[in-house]
Amino acid sequence: MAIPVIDFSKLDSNERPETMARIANGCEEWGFFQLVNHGITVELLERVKKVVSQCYKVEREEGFKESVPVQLLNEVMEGKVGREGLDNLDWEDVFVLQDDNEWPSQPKEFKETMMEYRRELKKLAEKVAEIMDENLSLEKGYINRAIRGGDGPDDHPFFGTKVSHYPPCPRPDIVSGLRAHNDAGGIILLFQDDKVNGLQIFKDGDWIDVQPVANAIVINLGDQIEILTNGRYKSVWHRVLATETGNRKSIATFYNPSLKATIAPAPELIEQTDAQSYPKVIFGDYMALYAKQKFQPKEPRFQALMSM
Ligand SMILES: O=C(O)CCC(=O)C(=O)O
Ligand SMILES: [Fe+2]
Repeated sequence: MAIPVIDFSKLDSNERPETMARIANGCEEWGFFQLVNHGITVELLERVKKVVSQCYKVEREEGFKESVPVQLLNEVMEGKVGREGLDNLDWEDVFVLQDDNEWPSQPKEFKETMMEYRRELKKLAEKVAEIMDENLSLEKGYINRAIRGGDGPDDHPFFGTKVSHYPPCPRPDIVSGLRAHNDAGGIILLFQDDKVNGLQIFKDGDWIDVQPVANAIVINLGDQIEILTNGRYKSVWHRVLATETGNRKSIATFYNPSLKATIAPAPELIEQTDAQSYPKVIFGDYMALYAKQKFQPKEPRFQALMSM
């Protein structure tokens, strides 16, 4: 069993109906699917890989050697402390790019390349949202508007790009790359390493690899899309395994609701199921709760918010 791989360019061909149906199936049955021929050029993706790898080498690799996970694992291996602490850590180097935070300064092409990449990914996220509108028979623009929190000049998505590396780990049997979790937000667009495996989703009782596909963008759905679709689309439990060799890189771009956006099941989708099974939330409030519960299952989180 493998995550669906969908040729996005076929939306502009006579295979549009099948392609729409495959995307609907990816959203309903998987919560994860891979897009190829998505319109982001290979030339840009190659530049992104290059600047991200160079940035890691120049600005981050040395620091990781002094990081908490490395120190703690050393202490465990030297027998100074027990293994319990390892359950609460991720063997991951990470930084986040947003329009208004500080970015790495090296290599010198980093900023320009990543700004271009983020512009392209935002357009792709908006397109994917419109495809979902159509598949759900929602008015065109419904999901994008919900994510921006309105149509006003100050209504914007919360748009971030998380750049991660999972350096070689001497004990992947007892340490996670990134512990299992659901994503809190909207639509996540992941450009993952084309060689080093590690990302897995939990489906029907088994962990399944998100197989590397060169130049694909992996799409997955966060808790807010599950809420907005009243459960028709799923936010799926996933994790990253640590590996003994290879330094996996991944660039996850979050097209999340504005912190002030109210997310609730779309009325049309409640009518179809006859009952509202999800809470209405302000995304900023949801994030405050999620920050304390990221590595816990989503259901109790939804339940707790239903009763508020
Ligand atoms: O690194 C990856 O492939 C996935 C990262 C992830 O799941 C996350 O940042 O939420
Ligand atoms: Fe995630």
